[in-house]
Amino acid sequence: MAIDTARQTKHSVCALDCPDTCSLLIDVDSLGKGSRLRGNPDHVVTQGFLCGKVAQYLDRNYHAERLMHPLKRTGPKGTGQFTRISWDEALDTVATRLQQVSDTHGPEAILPYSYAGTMGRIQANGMDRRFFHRLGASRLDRTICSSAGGVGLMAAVGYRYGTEPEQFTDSKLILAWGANIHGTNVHLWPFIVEARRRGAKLYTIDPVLTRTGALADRHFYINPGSDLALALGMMHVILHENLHDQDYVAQHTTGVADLKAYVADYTPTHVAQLTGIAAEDVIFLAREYATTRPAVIRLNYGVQRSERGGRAVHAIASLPALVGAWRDVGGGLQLSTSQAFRFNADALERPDLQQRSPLGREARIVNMSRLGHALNDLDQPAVHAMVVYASNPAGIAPNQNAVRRGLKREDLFTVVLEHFLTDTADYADIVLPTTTFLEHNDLYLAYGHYHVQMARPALPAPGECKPNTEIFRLIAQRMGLTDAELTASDDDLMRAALDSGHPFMEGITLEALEQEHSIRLKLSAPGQPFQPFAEGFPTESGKLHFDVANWHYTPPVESRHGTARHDEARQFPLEMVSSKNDNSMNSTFGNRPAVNHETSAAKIHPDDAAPRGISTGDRVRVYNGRGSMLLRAELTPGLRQGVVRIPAVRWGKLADDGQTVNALTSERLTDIGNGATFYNCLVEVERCGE
Ligand SMILES: Nc1nc2c(c(=O)[nH]1)N[C@H]1C(S)=C(S)[C@@H](COP(=O)(O)OP(=O)(O)OC[C@H]3O[C@@H](n4cnc5c(=O)[nH]c(N)nc54)[C@H](O)[C@@H]3O)O[C@H]1N2
Ligand SMILES: Nc1nc2c(c(=O)[nH]1)N[C@H]1C(S)=C(S)[C@@H](COP(=O)(O)OP(=O)(O)OC[C@H]3O[C@@H](n4cnc5c(=O)[nH]c(N)nc54)[C@H](O)[C@@H]3O)O[C@H]1N2
Ligand code: SF4
Ligand SMILES: [Mo]
Repeated sequence: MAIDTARQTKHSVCALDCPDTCSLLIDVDSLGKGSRLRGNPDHVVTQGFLCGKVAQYLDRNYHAERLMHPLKRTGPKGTGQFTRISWDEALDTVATRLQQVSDTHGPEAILPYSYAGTMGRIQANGMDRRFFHRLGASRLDRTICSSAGGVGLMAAVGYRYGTEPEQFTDSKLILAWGANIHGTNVHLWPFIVEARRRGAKLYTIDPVLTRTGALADRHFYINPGSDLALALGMMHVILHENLHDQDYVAQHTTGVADLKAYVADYTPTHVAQLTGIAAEDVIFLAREYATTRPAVIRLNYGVQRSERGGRAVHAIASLPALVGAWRDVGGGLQLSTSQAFRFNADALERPDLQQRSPLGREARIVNMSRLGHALNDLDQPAVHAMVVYASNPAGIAPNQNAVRRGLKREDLFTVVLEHFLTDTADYADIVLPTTTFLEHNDLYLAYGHYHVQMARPALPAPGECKPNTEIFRLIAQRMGLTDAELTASDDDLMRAALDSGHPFMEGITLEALEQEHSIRLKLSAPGQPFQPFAEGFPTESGKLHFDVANWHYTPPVESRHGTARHDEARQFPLEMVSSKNDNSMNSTFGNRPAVNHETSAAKIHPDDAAPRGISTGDRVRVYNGRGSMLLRAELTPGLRQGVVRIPAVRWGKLADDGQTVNALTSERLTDIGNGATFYNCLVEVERCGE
C-alpha cells in the first residue's frame, strides 16, 4: 500500500469540562480521516498524555450512532422516535415556533439551557448568548457546577484564581480537599509526583477513598458537607497554638482577633463530632498545614456541592492567609484559575443587545439547578420553549423526575443541539446535529492552568453537522434578525473575545494563537513565578478579611448529623455522594459500555450492607421521597460508614428503570452562590430480587 504522503499532524484542544484543557495532536489523512489522537508533548501542562476517556475520543467522533442530520419527533416525548428532516424544514420549524412563543407569551417564555459540554468561548458562550439576548429570552443562571465555590473563593481572596499548577512541584505539603486529582484533574498529578519525589506529603480529605486518596500519604474521611467545621477547627488549633504567620496576618489581613474569639468553640473534640475526623487528626492536619512550607491546598468542587459548601470554600480559602502560604512559590490554594483569562466577555456575548420584556423589566433569570421548578412552576410567563445545547439536563440536573415531567409537557417546544440522542434529546421536538471540538473553531480558557488556546477544525464536519455558532446564525436569519452582531463570523467572535486590553492578555491575538496554539497569560514578568496574593489581595482594603459573620456551622438539612430528629433522616438514613466517575465526563460518555457499568454501581460500606443483607453483585434499589433507581451493589470499606457512593451520571435510557442518579437529588440550593447541592442527599438502600 502506498504511504499517504498527504497525512498531516494537526493541533486541537480538548473542549471537555475538565480543569486540564489539554493541547492535542491528531493525525489526519488525505481524506480527512483522523487517527492517533494524543497529548501534545510540547505543552507544559498536557505533557504528551491524555486521560483514558479522551484518548479514545475518536471512537466517539466516528460512532455509528452519531447524529448526522436534523430530526423531528414522531412519537410521544421521551420515547426517542424521530424522522429525518432537511435543515430547511428544521430551521423553519424552529424559527416559526420560537417566534410564536415570543409573540404569544413574551420572549421570556423562551429558555436557553446550556452548560459546558464544550468549554469553548464561541461555541457555547458566544453566538448563542448574542442570539438569546437579542430575543429577550430568559437568562440562565449557570449554577450547576461551581457557583457556590466561585462566590466563596471571591469572598475570601477577591478573584477566582490561585496557585499555578506548574508550581506544585515546589510544594512540601499538598492537601487535596474534596479533590479527586487522579480521577478528574490528572494533569496536575505529574507535578505532585515530582513534589513527592522531593519529599512532599499528600493528604486527602474526602468522604470517599478515591483513586487519589488511595495514593495519598494519609486519607481523612469526612462527613459530607462538614468542611466548614474542619476549616474552623484547623483555625482554632493554629491560632491557639500561635502557629499563624503573624507578620503576613498583620500586613495583609483584618479581623484575626475576632476570628480567634469565634473559633474558640471549634475545639478539636467538638469538630470531631461534626466532621467525623478524630480530634487528634484535626490537630495533626492543622499543625502539619501551619508548619510545612510551602503548603498548597488543591480544593476542588466536591466540597461546594453541598448546602454549606459556599461558606466552606470561603473559610478554606482563608486558611492560606492565616499561615502565610501565599508568600511561597508552590504555596497557596487552587480552586480555579479561570478568572485570570481576561477575555472581553461583553464584546463576545453582547449583553447590551438584551431586549426588555413586554412587562418592562430586564429578562428574568432562571436558575439552571432548579430546572424542574422552572419547567413546572414558573408563570408570568411559563416556559414554552427551551433550546438545549452543550448539556444533557434530563440526566445531569437534580430532581430528574420533575425535570422530565416538565420536558413531557405538550405545550413546551424543545430544541436540542447534540452529537447523540441523549436522554434529553429523546424529549426534543427538533434535534439538530452539531460538530465536535475536533470539527469547529474555538477559543479556550482553562480552570486548572494559565494557557490560552485556540483550535481550528482538525476534521471536516461529518454528514450535515454544523457548529453551534452557525446554527444560531441560521436560526437568527430565519427569524429575520439581520443585525451585524448575529452574522459575525467565528473569527469575528474570537477577535472580540481577545480584544480586552487587560495586561494578562497582552500579545495574545488570533494571529499569535494561529502560530503558537497555546500561550501562557502574561501573569508575571518573564522568568518570574506568578504569586497572586504574596503582597496582599485585590479587595477594596487590599487585605483579606476573616469574615466570620456567616461561618456558624450547622449540619446540612439533608444529612444524618444533627438532623436525625427529622423524619427524612429516619426514613432515609444513608448519605449519597454521586461524585464524578473516573472514566467519563458527567454524562458525555454514558453510551460506552464500560462507563455504563461504572455508573450503575452503588458503593456501600460493609457495615451498612450487612444489616440490609446486601452482598457485592446484588441488585439493589436506592430510593428516597423523590425517586428510586436500580443498581448493582459493590461493597467497599473505602467510604465513610453511612455514605453510599453512586458515580455520576449514567444514561437513563440504557438502564432497565430509565433512571439516573439525579432521580434522587434535590433542587435545594447552596448557602451562597445558588448552586446545586448534589452531594447532600439522604437515601435508603434495599436488596431486591431479580
Ligand atoms: N473523570 C472525570 N473527570 C471530570 C469529570 C467527570 O465527570 N469525570 N467532571 C468534570 C467536572 S464537570 C468537574 S466540575 C470537575 C470536578 O472535579 P472534582 O471536584 O475533583 O470532582 P468531584 O467528584 O465532584 O468531587 C471531588 C471529591 O469530592 C468528594 N466530596 C463529596 N462531598 C464532599 C464533602 O462534603 N467534603 C469533601 N471534603 N469532599 C467531598 C467526592 O467524594 C469526590 O471524590 O471534574 C471534571 N473532570
Ligand atoms: N448527581 C450528579 N449530578 C451532576 C454532577 C454530579 O457530580 N453528580 N455534576 C454536575 C456538574 S459539576 C456539571 S458541570 C454538570 C454537567 O452537565 P452537562 O454540562 O450537561 O455535561 P454532560 O453530561 O457532559 O453533557 C454535555 C452534552 O453536551 C454535548 N456537547 C458537547 N460538545 C458540544 C458542542 O460543541 N455543541 C453541542 N450542541 N453539544 C455539545 C455532549 O454531547 C453532551 O451530551 O452535571 C452536574 N450534574
Ligand atoms: S478530559 Fe481533561 S484530561 Fe482528558 S484530555 Fe480532556 S482536558 Fe485532558
Ligand atoms: Mo462541573
